[in-house]
Amino acid sequence: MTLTARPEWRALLAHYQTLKDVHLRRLFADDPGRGERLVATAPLPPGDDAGQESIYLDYSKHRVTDETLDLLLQLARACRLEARRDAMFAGERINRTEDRAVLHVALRAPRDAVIEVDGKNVVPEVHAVLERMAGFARSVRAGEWLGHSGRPLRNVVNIGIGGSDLGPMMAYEALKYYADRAMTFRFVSNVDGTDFAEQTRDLDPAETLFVVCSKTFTTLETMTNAHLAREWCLRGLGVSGGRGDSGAVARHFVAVSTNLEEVQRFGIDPDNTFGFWDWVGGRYSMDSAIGLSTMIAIGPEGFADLLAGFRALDEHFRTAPLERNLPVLMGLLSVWYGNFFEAETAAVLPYDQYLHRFPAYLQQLTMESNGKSVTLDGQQVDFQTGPIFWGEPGTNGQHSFYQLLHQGTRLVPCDLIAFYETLNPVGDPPGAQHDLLTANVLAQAEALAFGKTAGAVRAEGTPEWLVPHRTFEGNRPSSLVFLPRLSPATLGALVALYEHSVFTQGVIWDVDSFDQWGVELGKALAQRIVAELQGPAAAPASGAGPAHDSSTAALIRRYREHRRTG
Ligand code: G6Q
Repeated sequence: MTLTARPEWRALLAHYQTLKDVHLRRLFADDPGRGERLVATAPLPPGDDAGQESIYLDYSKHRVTDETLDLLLQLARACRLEARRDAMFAGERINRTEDRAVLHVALRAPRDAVIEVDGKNVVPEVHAVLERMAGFARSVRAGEWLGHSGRPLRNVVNIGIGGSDLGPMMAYEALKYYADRAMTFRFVSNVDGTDFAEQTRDLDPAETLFVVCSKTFTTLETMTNAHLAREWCLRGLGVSGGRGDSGAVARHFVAVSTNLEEVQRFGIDPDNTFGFWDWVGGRYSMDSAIGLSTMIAIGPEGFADLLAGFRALDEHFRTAPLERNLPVLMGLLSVWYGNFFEAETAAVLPYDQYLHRFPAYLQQLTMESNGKSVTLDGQQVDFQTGPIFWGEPGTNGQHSFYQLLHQGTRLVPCDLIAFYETLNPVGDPPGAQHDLLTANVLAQAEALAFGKTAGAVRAEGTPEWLVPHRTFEGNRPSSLVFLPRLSPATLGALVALYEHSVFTQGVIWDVDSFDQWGVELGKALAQRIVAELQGPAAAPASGAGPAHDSSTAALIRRYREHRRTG
């Protein structure tokens, strides 16, 4: 049965008609306790003080009633969310279009867990790679891993793109507080040579380690940058040709890949290669060996804490009843707004400066996973799938695009992420500045939900002509996710929260959340066009396929002309 033909969907549609004009002011007035009732928590690994801590989700400021939630949960059950979740954890090949298991949860499984793919327990391999990573990370951090000129390596440059970049880059930024500050970490992803040039301009090749991250080891951007890095490094070391090259490459390059053959062809020693598996999707790989730069930055113990955070949320997702399951609730709320209120976008607004790349990370996780328009069996959908995801850290966003959030014509559900404690308690008394940050996030949630009526604006003596401009309609929904403090463990839990929310949405829409065919066409065309830009004649390269459209052809000619005339 198609999604929109399901009785549960129709019931939600009918319910939406009764709720769409109801204001959050009314919902709170009728049900004053909802702010304490419509909340859910998920346990975190014990904190520094060994106390049990949790993630707190307040979803009371959503345009939902108990009936809405009940109907959404009925829909989830009708879509067999629990069975589909269990199939993922059991290693079934749920990535149907690529015929692969989807087992990022195995990356953080405890050593004694058993998760089988084709009858083989994959957990021992996961831990074997983690141990090799730990050995390597320790020796780099301790200054024992020496470069070609005998100097310790103090700079780590991660070369990768998409899933092989966004996770490590976001995690480094998020966990900088815990990183070895004597070391420098950089991330090169773009095939634009400016990226490499700017990221390496102040680095000494003799002290630089390149971590080439590519699941396939064939990605154009990454391979181009890896070759550039090798040239830069060897030139800087004064090594060229002969056996010296491989010795220098062995000291300054390590690889993270599933394609060991290609890694070797590039010249990286198999001993310096950290593997992962085809059941780890790129955008779900920051806790695999792709996280090697993270591990070097925060140490193997910090990385273990990160994995423990992921694991805590995995367990919660796997075992908590749906009605108290954070990722399930968040996923269903996303369906509610996207499919019933027709919200086009969703904003994530972290109130922590360290999370400034978290929205970029989530853009890939959410949009590459659920930006699909056919169901698993290839049927065109007749409903919207994944929303456009975007965001910036608060409070900066408050001074720019929040205007639209508060008074624009579009509905943008917001995820506000906040922490009880700051890692940098400044102010008088220490931490007072964090109170300002927290006050802002709470104020925004309240302002979005309740707005300010024309009556309240008038009562302030505002001239009548100005009243409409100063009125806030309110009724703008938000979730508030509160965590104890930003740490490896809470970051892991936060990422897993979104991973499983994305999963939940994908199950409702019945799409393959783990493939990404939509990125292929542009890649193939670029390969062809590069031959035409660099080829001997202005005409399209022979045998390259159908002629370009007139606009592309004209632009190719113009570009070639510019290049020729300098
Ligand atoms: C993620 C995608 C994609 C991928 C990059 C890099 O889920 O598959 O973003 O991570 O294209 O691919 P490689 O790691 O193979 O270089």
